[in-house]
Amino acid sequence: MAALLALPAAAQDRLAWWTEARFGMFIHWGIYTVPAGEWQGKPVPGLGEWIMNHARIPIPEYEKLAAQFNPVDFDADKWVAIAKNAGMKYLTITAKHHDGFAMFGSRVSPYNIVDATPFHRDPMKELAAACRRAGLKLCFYYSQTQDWHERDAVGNDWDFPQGPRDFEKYFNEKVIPQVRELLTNYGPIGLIWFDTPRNITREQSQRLVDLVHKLQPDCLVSGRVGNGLGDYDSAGDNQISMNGARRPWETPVTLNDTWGFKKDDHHWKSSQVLIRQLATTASRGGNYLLNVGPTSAGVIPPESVERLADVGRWMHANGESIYSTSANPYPYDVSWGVLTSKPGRLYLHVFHWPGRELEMYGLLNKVQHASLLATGAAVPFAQKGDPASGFTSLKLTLPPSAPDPDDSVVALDVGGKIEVDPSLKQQPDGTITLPPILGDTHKSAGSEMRLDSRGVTERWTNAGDWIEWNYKVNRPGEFQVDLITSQQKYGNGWDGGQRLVARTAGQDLAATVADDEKEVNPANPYWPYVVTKLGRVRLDKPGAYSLSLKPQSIPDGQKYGLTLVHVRMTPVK
Ligand code: FHN
Repeated sequence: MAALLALPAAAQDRLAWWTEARFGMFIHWGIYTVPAGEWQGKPVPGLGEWIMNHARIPIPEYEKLAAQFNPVDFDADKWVAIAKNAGMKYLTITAKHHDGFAMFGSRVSPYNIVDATPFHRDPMKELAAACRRAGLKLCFYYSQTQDWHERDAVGNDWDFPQGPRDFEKYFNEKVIPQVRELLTNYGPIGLIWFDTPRNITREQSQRLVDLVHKLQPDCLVSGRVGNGLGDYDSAGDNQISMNGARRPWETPVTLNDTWGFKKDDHHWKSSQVLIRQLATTASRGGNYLLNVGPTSAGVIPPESVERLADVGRWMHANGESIYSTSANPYPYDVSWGVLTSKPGRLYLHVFHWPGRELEMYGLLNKVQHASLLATGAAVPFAQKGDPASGFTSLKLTLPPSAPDPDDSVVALDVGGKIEVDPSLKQQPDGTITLPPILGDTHKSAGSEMRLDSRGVTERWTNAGDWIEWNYKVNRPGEFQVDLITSQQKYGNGWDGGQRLVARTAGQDLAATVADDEKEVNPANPYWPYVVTKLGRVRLDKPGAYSLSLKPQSIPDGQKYGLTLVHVRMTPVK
């Protein structure tokens, strides 16, 4: 697996607290919480904080919201306590979102919470003090390119349909001085979360990075500053990157479907989904930044508070398996959950309790002790070494039912550097899963095929591109072969109709990619799986096999192409 790129010493030092933290709170809060998703009596589809853009609200109309924004119930200590009790170590709040309204006292523009609202308080000052008291890091989100309040910025084409726009002027007169204010007036800041880099030039991104590091050398800069210049990468919204990323990364995740409060969005993710997403993100070496959208009164919605308390209860007992951990040492996912690691310790996050026995292949260390992390109860185990075949096995004897229905963690002490056999193999439940990242990709001339950050193929629109995997089998038999592709829930995001042949053990399975059935993507409810049934194959004996997946034809003009998550082979009972 690819190792993290060596980072300059200064970047490594800056990142130390953040990689240890693994879990932070995102807060989207602004005057868009007054309409809360409704304009002139009608619901406005889309994200709550985008209402000005989606409803094309003229600036003078939108400005009036400031006079109605009076969050008298805002209590910085309460917000920080909610984050801390959830196990979060940092808090990243929108100091200025795309609507251009500063949620801090700014001398640069009177369009700010202290000068333009009846509240007249600076919540960032109060949050800075509350974070200091609680030992959390305060971080600021700042929208550097989009600012719908400004003619020269990016985004407002309803008030300013025509150019010219002087982005450099806006950048020099608003962005740079406001970022300077944020880094001067609130004490030490953990990071600045820039967003939607859009048109920003390399030189402008670099100026922001330099300004931040000059004013506060320890302050991190998010990947979305643009041009690859951040201290770490930001995954796409609500996306969990694959294991093996070359740079430190973080994913921003919503609790319901919006970031900024919307009164009609009741589509809350369950606590179980959140706990498993947190563990999955850590198992792939990333940070999980979970959003809350407080109301215009300054209250974090009770649905969010309840879920964060659940996550907190889990973290209280199992935080050791998240904080300061490294990714899953195996290059592949296991079927019962995910793994995280520390030197000498492996954490098995069991999402799907297998009953009395859990078996794991390929661990080359000798296990010294196994226990349930939450209680310390010892877990009996037996190891059988067969490194030559790659089916070295560890069997754990477990309680009959899951101690924690969301994620029961078993800790293995292995007393040294963790070593695993990385070869792709049939798993103890009999399944064989072949993800693109672990195959050999053969690209034709002019191919644009590649993997997105989640490890899903994109732009596989050329029938000359194909993938081949090598895998090992210890329990042969008949297998159902399915092709799992990824669809985006909100938007089409999926192309079918490709004619493919999967060949393994001398047998050909030909099929056309179709929307046969959907499956929940365990890592992310927003990206459901589409399952195409390819057919059945027989593997006669244990040993090494290969499988090739070759398109015969792909319909012209596809936008997404084949979005392959993996090929899955399931034993037929
Ligand atoms: O447009 C914004 C959106 O409103 C929200 O702030 C998210 C959070 O990651 N960032 C942008 C879209 O990616």
